[in-house]
Amino acid sequence: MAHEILHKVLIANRGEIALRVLRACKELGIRTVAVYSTADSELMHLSLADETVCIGPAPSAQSYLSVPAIIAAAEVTGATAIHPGYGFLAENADFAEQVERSGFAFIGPTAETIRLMGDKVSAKAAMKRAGVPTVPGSDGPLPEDEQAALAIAREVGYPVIIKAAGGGGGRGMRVVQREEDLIKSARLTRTEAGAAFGNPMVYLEKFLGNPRHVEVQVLSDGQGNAIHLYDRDCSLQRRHQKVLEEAPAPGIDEQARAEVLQRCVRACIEIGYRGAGTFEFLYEDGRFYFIEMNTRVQVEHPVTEMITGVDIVAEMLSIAAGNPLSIRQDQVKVQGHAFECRINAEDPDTFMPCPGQVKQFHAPGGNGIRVDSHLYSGYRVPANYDSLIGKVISHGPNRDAAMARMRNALEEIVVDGIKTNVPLHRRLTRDLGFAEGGVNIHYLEHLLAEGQA
Ligand code: MV4
Repeated sequence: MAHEILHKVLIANRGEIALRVLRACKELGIRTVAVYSTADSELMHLSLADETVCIGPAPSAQSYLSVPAIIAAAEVTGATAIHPGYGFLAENADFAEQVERSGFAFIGPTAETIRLMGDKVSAKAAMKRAGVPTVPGSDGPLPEDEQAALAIAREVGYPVIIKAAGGGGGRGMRVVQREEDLIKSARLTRTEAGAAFGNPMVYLEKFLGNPRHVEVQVLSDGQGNAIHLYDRDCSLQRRHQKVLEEAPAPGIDEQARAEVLQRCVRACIEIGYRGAGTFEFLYEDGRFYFIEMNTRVQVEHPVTEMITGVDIVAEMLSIAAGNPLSIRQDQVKVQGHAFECRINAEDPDTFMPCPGQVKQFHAPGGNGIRVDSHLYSGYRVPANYDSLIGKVISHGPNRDAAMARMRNALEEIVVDGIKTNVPLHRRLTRDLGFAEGGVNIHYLEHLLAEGQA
């Protein structure tokens, strides 16, 4: 892949995902530029990159979120493309636009697509038009006319949920149980949305009480070719933070699955989607309901890589270089099952972030174990960023085997000197309800509440 566009890739991120992207680039013979803040001079991938550029002080607003700092770093190093990873600027349409206007390739969708998906009302409308099943609701913004809003909610049926168009990932939403609460809830959500996202637009959906979070991974080259890489279950979460993911989602109705996977692929082609993407669904009573689309590589992408053998980051790079997809749908087969445990530097009881120096780090290993982590013995976890310090991924011929391997890995792992959520993962991988498969989005929080009692 000695393509011009991929002469030199700047990695506009930090931590494990920066290392993940760097490894993919090195494998493909692509030169790399690592950028870092003054709090991050000890990051592992800096010593593996061809060049490094300090882009600013510790606060992300002045470093990893600074568009001018990142563009300047690309200019001075002669980078040709920028990989945004996840978080930070990854789903910032203005950033993608600036990157391309400055003459660099943005490794991801077009700014236009990012903007379309960033507005949850336009994203949902686009997907509905493209034949993807959505949650019944207002089909567009909730009208400001309160009688019209009441009529829509009555038609949909209570309970309903009001969501901010500018929100997503659990931010800016409110459940409404009864008609008498609709108007004040809508007003309140609008006010909060205006303050938080600079956009007071809200929409309304039927509230699903006990859904699972199931998402579909896609790759699309923007040249008329798209494939899906099956699904993941990310229902085990706490306060909208995913904790443990798996692929494929267990116990899904096979007909519903085949249908939704096809519809995601067709939607990608219809909207001319380019890059890696994730369709997020709620799954309840055997049916899929689209809620949002993520236009970036996701934290949990490794479980999909393990079951399909497809290197998602390499494919993102190839697509950005203008190549058609390197794999056809009929070449993608699900091979067994995979789990991912997100390892966070946090107090296992309070979930408060616990930065500090890692005294000893021992990564687990063995057949079917993968560790994506930038940790090393002596590394100091800075207090300024997300507490994710790594991911343990297990793969096996079936779900039970993959889970047994994960249990072993969690016994082997040593992270001394800082508190981590490893004890939580040890408990989860021994939980009988989780072992059965198919728990809903409330399961972990219920389990944690029981543990308190
Ligand atoms: C919902 C829902 C129930 N009904 N929408 C939360 C995150 C955002 N992506 C969408 N979310 C939800 N939307 C309807 N119509 C419940 C949630 C939800 C949730 C979704 C996925 C994973 C975890 C969750 C935890 C609480 C609520």
